[in-house]
Amino acid sequence: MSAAVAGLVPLPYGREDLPGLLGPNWEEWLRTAYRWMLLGRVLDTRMLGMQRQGRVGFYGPATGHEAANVGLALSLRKEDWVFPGLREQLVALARGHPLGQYVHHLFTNGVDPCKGRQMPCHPTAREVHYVSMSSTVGSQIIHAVGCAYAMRLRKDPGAAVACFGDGATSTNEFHAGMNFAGVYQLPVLFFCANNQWAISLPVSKQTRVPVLADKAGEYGFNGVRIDGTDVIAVFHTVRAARERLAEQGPTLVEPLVYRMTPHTSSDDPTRYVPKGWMEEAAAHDPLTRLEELLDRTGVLAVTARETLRQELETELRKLIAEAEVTPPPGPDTLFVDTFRDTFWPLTEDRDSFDREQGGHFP
Ligand SMILES: Cc1ncc(C[n+]2csc(CCOP(=O)(O)OP(=O)(O)O)c2C)c(N)n1
Ligand SMILES: [Mg+2]
Repeated sequence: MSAAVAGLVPLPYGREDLPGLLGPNWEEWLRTAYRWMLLGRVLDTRMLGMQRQGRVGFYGPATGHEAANVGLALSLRKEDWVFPGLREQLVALARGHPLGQYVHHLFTNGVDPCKGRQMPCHPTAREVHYVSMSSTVGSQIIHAVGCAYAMRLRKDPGAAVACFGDGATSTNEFHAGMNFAGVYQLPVLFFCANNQWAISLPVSKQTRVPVLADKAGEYGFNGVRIDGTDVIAVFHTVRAARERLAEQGPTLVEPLVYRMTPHTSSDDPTRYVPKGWMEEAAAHDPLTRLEELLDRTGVLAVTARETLRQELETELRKLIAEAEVTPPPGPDTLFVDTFRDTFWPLTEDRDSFDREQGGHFP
């Protein structure tokens, strides 16, 4: 794919800036960031298509959010905990959650780590400190703040990261979480991916405050809006906020992004998106902006990028083929992970359910 796109807003860096921004291994860093961002795009394209074919039940794309997600993932530390919003699945993958497990989850089959109990696209990845997403908008904000409070009490070196959208800033949980974090100066970062829409509601109707990051000041800590389609800016800002956490307390980072797809597979934005929106979004496409920088700096040629895309597509196709034929979780799993220890009447429920099913439970 050629990076020459009419109207594209180029990333504001040249070759000479990058070692200072990304360190001596800046070329490797850019290749890594690009690989994850491309994976996000390949996943979205393929899975939206699968949903339209009736092969997965639901999908929530994050096209347009790739730089925000990858910049965030690469800036955090292993010990940090991520409390995702609707579109941070790529953060779990870039933190090391296996793609195969995520694909099993999308099919809610028997290998899905959620045992089919969550909607598709709501992965949980404890091993990389990625908490299962709560569909209730904003609820993850207080979960993250509570976790940060616990980490403070336990002298845990980690931080909590609350990821949410512009719409979530109107929730009670946003106020409660921001206030508590400010009062106690907790080790928590607020990452508000402002994609300018809460389904069909534009951010201008969500709040009278033009810059969401400005809300942080009312809670006594810093807020900063950044270009969320610039992976380098996101990486830098979050890493600096993470480093300052112990001395300066929380930060609200507001990456401004463009939602380039429907809200989810259940939405039709042609009914509400104004004329020109998609063109403006395309001019800020995070992947194309990075490709243009890769061209300009000679880091990864078009042919190498095309090979990478084909490799990712092939890998994904293989994983989908495996996941699609994996049976759903057995009925006996209904009784697993509900309570730590089995006890009556759970055992009685299980046994009577088993009898109704024909007595096959192990
Ligand atoms: C408390 C609550 N209200 C409404 C909904 C329905 N809903 C799901 S996503 C969404 C919009 C969220 O917008 P935003 O926070 O900006 O995140 P985005 O989807 O844009 O990433 C709404 C209203 C919900 N899930 N929870
Ligand atoms: Mg939004």
